[in-house]
Amino acid sequence: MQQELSIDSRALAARFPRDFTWGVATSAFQIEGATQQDGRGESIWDAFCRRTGVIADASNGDVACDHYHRWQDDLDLIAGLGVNAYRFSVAWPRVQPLGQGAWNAAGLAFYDRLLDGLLQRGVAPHLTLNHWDLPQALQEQGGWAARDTVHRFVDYGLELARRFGDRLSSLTTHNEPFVQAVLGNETGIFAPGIHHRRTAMQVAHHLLLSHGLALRALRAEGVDCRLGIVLNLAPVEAASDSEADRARARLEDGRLVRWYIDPLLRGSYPDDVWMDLGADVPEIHGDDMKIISTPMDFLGVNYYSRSVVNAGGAVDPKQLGAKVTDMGWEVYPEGLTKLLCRLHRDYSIPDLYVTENGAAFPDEWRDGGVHDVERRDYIARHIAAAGAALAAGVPLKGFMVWSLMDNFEWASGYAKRFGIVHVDYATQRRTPKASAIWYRDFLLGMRRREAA
Ligand code: IFM
Repeated sequence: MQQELSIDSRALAARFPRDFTWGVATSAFQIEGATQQDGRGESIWDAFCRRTGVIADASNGDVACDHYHRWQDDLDLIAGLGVNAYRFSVAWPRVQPLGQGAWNAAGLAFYDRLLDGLLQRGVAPHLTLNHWDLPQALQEQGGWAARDTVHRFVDYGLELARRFGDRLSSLTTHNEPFVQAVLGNETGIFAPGIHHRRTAMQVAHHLLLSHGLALRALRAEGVDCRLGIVLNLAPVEAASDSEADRARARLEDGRLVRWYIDPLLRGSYPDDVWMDLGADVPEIHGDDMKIISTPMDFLGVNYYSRSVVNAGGAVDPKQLGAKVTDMGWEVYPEGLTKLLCRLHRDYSIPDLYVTENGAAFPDEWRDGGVHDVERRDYIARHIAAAGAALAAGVPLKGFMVWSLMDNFEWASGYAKRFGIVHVDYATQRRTPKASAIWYRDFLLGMRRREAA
């Protein structure tokens, strides 16, 4: 017997407008595989995976979900879920192996087919230019810490927009600049594996700058799809009312949330974090802040959990007695409502999308199926939290589940499973889990209600 969901799916569906975007999300490096095929160049994640001890199961992206070869079946899977949107990324080194100069016709043709395949199935494509897999050749010239990479990125974005723009519903410049900058260049647990705070802050600045410059170039080119960026955001809460805990929470909020939102939407970095960084502040040129704050059409929010901090730093959610996912992240749906309402209240916000939400849990196989009731409940409760934000007046336009299928979860390798579709990596067999069946039925119910 499958455990019942405590949320009434019909009542939940009724909270969302007809034109709401419902999707699933993936990224290139996490699913494509075929890293050495058809002229693809090397990415920083290919190089990083070769280091000893950095990926939990010593795996890499060489095969991943073999999506590069199985894309047609995967598109059928997506269409079968009844979603109207698919968020995916282009692997820059697949289409431009060195990150500058020659384009790779075979790589471009892959995405060309993917876009047509989505449109034929009635699914709107939402393309991300940079979901972390920078060409290694550019890293060897300084990577995102080098100002020249900003211009290489704009050229790359323009080329893709010229070829694909008229088939896209949206184009996102970057996924999660915080993660790329800080985890990649300060803590070094992600590619390129650098441990240097000043480099991290320069990387963050160049990611934001390249976003603004790309927006200007794409608009000048007349690209008519919606343009935006995706941030990983979370409410940062103090563990107690003590002055010390509250001060630390404010600083952490500055580092994670305001350092990205403020320049994008207000044109300046937050003073408190700037002061705290001391000599590690980034180098900024004349018009940079104006460029970064170029108006965008939407902001994508990736939400998974909140962060609770005391004066000493992050508090382990288990100490709070909270339910956690397989990543050790607290299950905290109300944080999504709070976060979206705060963005709406404190900033002049463009349209908002939840561009990622989902959870890793160990999968329970029974009677030939995966009964992932924890993942199903997690997603349903977060959709309810998104609905609450919508009811409070937040201009929320869409919700995308992370992820379509189990995939390469970066430093965790294949050990953590976020998919609503199970992937057997030995056979590449895909099996929709209970969460996928619930999502499909939820969307089906909504369409029936609309048709009635
Ligand atoms: O898998 C990642 C994704 O690539 C970016 N956002 C968070 C997900 C889960 O960790």
